[in-house]
Amino acid sequence: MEIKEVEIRVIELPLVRPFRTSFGTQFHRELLLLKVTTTDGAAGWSECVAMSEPLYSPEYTLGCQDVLERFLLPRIFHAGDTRAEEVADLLRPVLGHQMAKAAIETAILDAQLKEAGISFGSFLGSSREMIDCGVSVGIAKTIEDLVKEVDLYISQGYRRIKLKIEPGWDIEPVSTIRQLWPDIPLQVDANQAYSRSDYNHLKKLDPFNLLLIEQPLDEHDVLGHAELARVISTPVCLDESITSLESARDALALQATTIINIKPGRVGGYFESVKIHDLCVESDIAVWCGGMLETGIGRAANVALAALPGFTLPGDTSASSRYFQRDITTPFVMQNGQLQVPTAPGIGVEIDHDFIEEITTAVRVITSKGRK
Ligand code: OSB
Ligand code: MG
Repeated sequence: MEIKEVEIRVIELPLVRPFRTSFGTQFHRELLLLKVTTTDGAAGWSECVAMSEPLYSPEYTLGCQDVLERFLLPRIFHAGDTRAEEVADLLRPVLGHQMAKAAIETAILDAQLKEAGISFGSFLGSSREMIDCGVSVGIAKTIEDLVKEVDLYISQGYRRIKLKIEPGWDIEPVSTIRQLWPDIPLQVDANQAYSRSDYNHLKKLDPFNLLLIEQPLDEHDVLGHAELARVISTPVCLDESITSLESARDALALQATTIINIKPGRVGGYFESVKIHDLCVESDIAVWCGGMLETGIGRAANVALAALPGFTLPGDTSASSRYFQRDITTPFVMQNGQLQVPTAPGIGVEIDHDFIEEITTAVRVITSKGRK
């Protein structure tokens, strides 16, 4: 497939409510959209999931734009005829930058699958038509506000609740929600907010029958997670620490994680995600699909991935309305706590070009000759 040009667009979408985590509060979702046009006229889309600031991971929106334009896209153009399967190897000499790499690989894959008339789901090996939805609930101002928000999600049908926690917002919110909903599948996510001196504190979560605790310690502290896992009974699940198949293998070998959250952006794309999924299936480890407050473009591909057989826990794959008043694609609407896996070719959703134009703050078009 010969690529004619790549459009990189910065968009900014307001969130329906601020999303507070241990690393900060998001009011808007600023992200990059990529559109790859082939010489045959096919268009492939993707979103780069990096956030506007490097607080969740080292990548950030405008840094991704820079590395794409300066280092990644020139390698793709230089290679000439390119298939999505070759992108990771072509980009391997450039270190890190998984989210930027995933974005270009995914847009090329979308174009390729659209040309071939194959959906993401069938291409990746999905085994279900519908996937179970969980929802990630930010840190609230008060316990009453938290209860109201959780109540809303449960009434909408979400099948699993994830509470964001941090020191000072952990035992009380978790115990309150558990008392009110004794049977709801419940888990927590600390986004690295604790340290090795907190093992005994985190043990206080043991009585609440949580599915898992996500990324309690620093992303580089894999050994600390293994130590913690021996002290607490809540299963430990790594998010930020898993950036590749190799890191997943190491974390499993160290018993630093007994469940894995796969985010395609964080691990460099959908091919790497499928490899980690397969490793988890072989290792008899539960796996679920994480989220990065994606628009319909990123969500469509995630929903297809989450339909693979090893994804046995509900993902952070929520309905469009959980995030945005208006999505940039046909919205994902939850039915009975589930989302439908798109079946049309490529990512399989209609793109709302007019709305994208309205919320665009910058556009660049890159060709083999550089910036247009
Ligand atoms: O840690 O899982 C996370 C959102 C942005 C960055 C990191 C995380 C999250 C979420 C929300 O928890 C997941 C979603 O609903 O997209
Ligand atoms: Mg997380």
